[in-house]
Amino acid sequence: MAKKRVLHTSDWHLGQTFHGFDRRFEHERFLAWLLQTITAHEIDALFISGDVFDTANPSTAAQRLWFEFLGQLLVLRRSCDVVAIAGNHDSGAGLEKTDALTKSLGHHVLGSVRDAAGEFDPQRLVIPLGARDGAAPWGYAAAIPFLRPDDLGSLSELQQENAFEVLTRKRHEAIFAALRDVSHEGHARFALAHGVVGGETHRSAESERDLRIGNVESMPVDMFPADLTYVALGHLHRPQRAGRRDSVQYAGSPLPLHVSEADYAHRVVVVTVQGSAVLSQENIRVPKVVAVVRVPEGKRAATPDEALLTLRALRDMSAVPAEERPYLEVRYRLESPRPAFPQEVADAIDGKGYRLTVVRAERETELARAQDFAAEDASLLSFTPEEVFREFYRRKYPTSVPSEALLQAFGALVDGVLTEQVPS
Ligand SMILES: [Mn+2]
Repeated sequence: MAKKRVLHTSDWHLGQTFHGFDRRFEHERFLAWLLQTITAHEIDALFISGDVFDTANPSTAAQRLWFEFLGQLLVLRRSCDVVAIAGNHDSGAGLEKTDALTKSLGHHVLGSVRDAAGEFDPQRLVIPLGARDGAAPWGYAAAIPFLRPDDLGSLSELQQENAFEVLTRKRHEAIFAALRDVSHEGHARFALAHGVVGGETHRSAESERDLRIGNVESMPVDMFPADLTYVALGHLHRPQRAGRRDSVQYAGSPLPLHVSEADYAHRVVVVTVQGSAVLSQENIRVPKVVAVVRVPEGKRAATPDEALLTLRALRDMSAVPAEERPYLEVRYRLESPRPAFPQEVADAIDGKGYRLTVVRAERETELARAQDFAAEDASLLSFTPEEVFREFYRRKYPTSVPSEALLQAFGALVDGVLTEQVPS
């Protein structure tokens, strides 16, 4: 039995702007590296676990990146299957509109668990691998695009207790039954999915948009049967396994999508199988193309004067081409009002070739407290709306507290929403 190799990646967010800066250059470099890696490692199947694009209406330039990549892959490694699913950022219908064309080329791009007629169709989601030109498939992938409420059930079903978990489990069971129907013990069996999988996942970054406002839904890891060879997840940008199972992985995003993600070791995962046995599971680092410089480097914010000293001492990068210039984040400790500080920062780095993303004031205890808030519980459900509002206010205006009048206005707004009296 021949060895087969799968490459797992996710969360490309093509078309993203980074604090206002275009990422096209970085995405181009990543995709060129990916093509090279696929060829060098003789990859047989490429899994892309959602958030191909950053928005539901990607720009022409972003769509061009996607189609150029698929086209070049056909030229460089025609035998490589592509299985891609929609994430919460993608438009399912948008991804699928070229379905007829991409499918004929051996690329499987799935936007929704429902077919064109709106019916849930588990068979459609089971993709044979290596089945071109009448060959017998060496494995199968259950490709589960991001599940939206409409995909899960009727309005009354969605109102029952624990609806997300109960209904998602039902969908998964049907999809994995369809996977078992066509495959046998000797086949590698994969799943692709996009969302939060329970276990030891952490929501670490601000750019991972909440799946449901005020109600972070997560899938217990046992929704993915233990007999799956490998589960390729997307949504969390930090590479990590899910639910203490090494065979269930978030590949993580190839680029930092927020300054807070700059320190991750961005990677893709290559899984080598023989029949249904995993021979190896290897992380390959994605080369860093553009640096993110954070001032100060550590967790504590600097005083404004310390920050300015560090900034003036930064290496001159003005000889570097514009699109390769480092991104810069500045955090400082707010001791007394200093409204001119952003301008002082701009002056300190003027002409040095840095792209300034964020200048952020933090109170002495800001970082520690922000971490407490994040660590207490990933679920917003454990906070009252007023607590969330106070936290939001504190982050925005570190030196003052919301006035009684503002809290009352906020309370009235919350009451209005709860009793549906606010015009939409
Ligand atoms: Mn996502």
